[in-house]
Amino acid sequence: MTTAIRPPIGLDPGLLSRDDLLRAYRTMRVIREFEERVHKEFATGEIPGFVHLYAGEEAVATGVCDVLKPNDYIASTHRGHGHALAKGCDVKGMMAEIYGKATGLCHGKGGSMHIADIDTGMLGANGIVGGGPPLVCGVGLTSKVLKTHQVGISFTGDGGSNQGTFLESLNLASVWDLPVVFIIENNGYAESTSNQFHQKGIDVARRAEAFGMPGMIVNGQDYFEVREAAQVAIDRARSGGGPSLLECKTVRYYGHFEGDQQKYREPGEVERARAERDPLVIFEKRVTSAGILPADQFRMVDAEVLALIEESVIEAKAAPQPTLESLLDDVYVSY
Ligand SMILES: Cc1ncc(C[n+]2csc(CCOP(=O)(O)OP(=O)(O)O)c2C)c(N)n1
Repeated sequence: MTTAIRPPIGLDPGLLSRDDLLRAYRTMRVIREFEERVHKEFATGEIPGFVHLYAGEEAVATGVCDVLKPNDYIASTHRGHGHALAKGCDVKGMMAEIYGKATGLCHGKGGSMHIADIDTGMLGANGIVGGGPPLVCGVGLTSKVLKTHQVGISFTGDGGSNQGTFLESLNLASVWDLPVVFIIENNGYAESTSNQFHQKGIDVARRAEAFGMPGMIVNGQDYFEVREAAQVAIDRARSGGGPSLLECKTVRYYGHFEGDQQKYREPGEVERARAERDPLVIFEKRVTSAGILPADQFRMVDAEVLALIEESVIEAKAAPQPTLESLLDDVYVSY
């Protein structure tokens, strides 16, 4: 089996319709503004719990989820807002959930790190690093046995790729030829530890060969590269070809968690990434320079998204807390 380490070029934007392009941009803009606003609001002390922001990594979740069907499943991480939004979770339901309110997607009992929404195929953000890959092996096995052609996607960080659960899942998916794609979001850090210290061999995708599956590396800041590679891997999974590993090199704009002082980062590292490798800017440039859409269409999306995020915060703040009587509801759920 050959292991492609890098697909040749990103998808030509001209191959997507204008509606698809605007929808993809909107998803990335929603994730960005959601995160920027949560960052701001968290500082006021009104948001309870622990928050890990996804800003900077938008092209990965969006490029992958845009290839999926509504009945496919994803399993996420502690940095799960972007995955949930890209898979179609309701923005207002998510904001309310982060505020711990009864109107939230999990009735305010999950919070940032445990947002799940089975109806949209979002199996859950996951406080357990490396918890997602075994879950999507379950998705893959169910799909294979019931012949539903559904695909399971797990998102895992570079740190999480060192977990035994990740490596065991690669093996299981491979020996059983499961319709699963393992996405690695390599943002270069596991909490405060650079991947130069926590990994020998910085390219996680090279591990794929040891498990007899294709591995690909893409620029995770470029929606079109991510989407092209995700399409290859998801098509392969859906048509019975088995699992793949797709590594997306990306950047996280904020600290590991809100409140992290980030002393482990080089001065100017994030500013440089924002200026030179921003996924929304790259997307817009590729589309406008090809003459497919003018910049003012993007500005209209920006304005609409900002208004939506503003409304979501106002409504979340005004929403009721879960009642004491509802404390034990939904503890056990039968699907
Ligand atoms: C099983 C387990 N071990 C350790 C932790 C503590 N922890 C939370 S996030 C994290 C690092 C994750 O890094 P990475 O997978 O690269 O994801 P990123 O934060 O970069 O998105 C660790 C060690 C945990 N939550 N679960």
